Amino acid sequence: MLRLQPDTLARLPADVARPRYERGALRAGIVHLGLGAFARAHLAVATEAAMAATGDLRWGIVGVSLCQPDTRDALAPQGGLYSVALRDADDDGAPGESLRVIGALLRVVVAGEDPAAVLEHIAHADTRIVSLTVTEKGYCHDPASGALRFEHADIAHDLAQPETPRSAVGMIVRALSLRQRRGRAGIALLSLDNLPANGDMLRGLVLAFADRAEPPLGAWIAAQCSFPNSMVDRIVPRTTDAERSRIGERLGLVDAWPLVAEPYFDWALQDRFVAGRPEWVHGGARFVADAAPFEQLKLRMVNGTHSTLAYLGAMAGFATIDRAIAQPALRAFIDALLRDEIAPTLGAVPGLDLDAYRRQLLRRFANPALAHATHQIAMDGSQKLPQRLLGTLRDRLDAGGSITRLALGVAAWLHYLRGVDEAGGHYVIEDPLAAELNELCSRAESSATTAGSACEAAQRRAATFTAFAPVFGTLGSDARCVAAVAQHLLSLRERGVIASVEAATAAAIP
Ligand code: CS2
Repeated sequence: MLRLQPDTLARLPADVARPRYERGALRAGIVHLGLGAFARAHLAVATEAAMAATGDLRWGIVGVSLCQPDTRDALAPQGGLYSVALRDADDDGAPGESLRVIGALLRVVVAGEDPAAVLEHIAHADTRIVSLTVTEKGYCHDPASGALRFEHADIAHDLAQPETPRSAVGMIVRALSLRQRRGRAGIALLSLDNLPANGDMLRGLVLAFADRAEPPLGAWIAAQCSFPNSMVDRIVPRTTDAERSRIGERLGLVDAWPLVAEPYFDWALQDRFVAGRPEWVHGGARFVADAAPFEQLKLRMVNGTHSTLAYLGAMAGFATIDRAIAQPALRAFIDALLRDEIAPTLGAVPGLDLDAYRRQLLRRFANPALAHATHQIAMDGSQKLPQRLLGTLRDRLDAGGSITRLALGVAAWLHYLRGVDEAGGHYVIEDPLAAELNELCSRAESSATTAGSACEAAQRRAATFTAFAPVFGTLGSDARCVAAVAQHLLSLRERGVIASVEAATAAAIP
């Protein structure tokens, strides 16, 4: 089979959508840091739609992989072209799919190989937006407080050697310094990661770094650059080899780096782009004055339950989210968690029917065409828990509400950290704080050895875990939180996942 590339586009079957603009005329207006599956199935798809609808071709994307060369190696022979399969299933489970080839990605640069090239792309006169999906840990911040970790190895490196930065924050600050020195205008820095007030947070980190690295630069950045807040939502699992071959068959061409995603797409963002932006409304974006209610809705409802289901499901032996949510007790629990303990904490979102949103979310999780691995979502829990579950838990405690179901989500993560599922299968804990968490698990275990009863042992474990401030902040000093987590830790150990979720679903909500 021939390879997907500009010369073979005309061979695609008629039902595969393809770039509807003059690709040779594209200019690179966006530099995207962290070119994973999500950005290629979200930002790039919306940008493609904007360019096709308006003919404004200033928004080609230069993708930056921070370390791995695999995306560049796969896409360079394809001239940046790749396909996106939007897959769903009908009520009888029959899969439906629409396939499109995206042309918005111009090239991919690997920062670890050539940091200077990344800096030059950001400093280029045509660049108007730098967007980011570097995942939670890519911000090198303290998850509980949001402050930049100056002791983080990459941040320390970038302060010492600013010309060859490794971190996204170090790259942005150095490149903005080049822009300032060359008399270029400011740009917009757009975080698309699952963090609350992601733009404000990025701004805080960039300014904190700039003030340490090059003090006068901070004032220029604050005056010339903008940091829109944004909520993004589309489930995009890691592509499997089986999907790669199946998509190749449909295209009639080899695509080494295709994507499978759900059709659902949501993007609410602030219209703060100092150097202009694509007309993303053509790709489904909506511009909002305040992104906070949308972010809170999404992080708490979607990501909070996604992580909870991932930990519980992985331990109960479910490899994928659709399988886990098909288990009746797990489904009933996730529904009750959403309805009784997460939804009541949310601020009003204009025009939203929260019950319909909840039902739709359960359908999204049930999408069998995605086969989203529970262990993939389970990664990096230390960076995810604060905004996904712990803020919600804190709000419930402040309001005097029940936290039974939320606390099971937290206990599920802690139980997962033992690295062994209910069938005795071992797995690796992937987390930037894995060493600290491993040490924390040992401390929790040794605190429990001298306990007089299983209950007291669970109480001591929970107290040790929740005292871990980088994740829990001050929550460990709340006796209600510690007691609720302890009860679930005990239940997960002694009765297992399914009995624990059944008990938590049945628990009365005051
Ligand atoms: C997931 C998210 O991997 C994860 O942690 O919870 O990537 C999730 O699929 C997206 O945020 C959905 O918009």
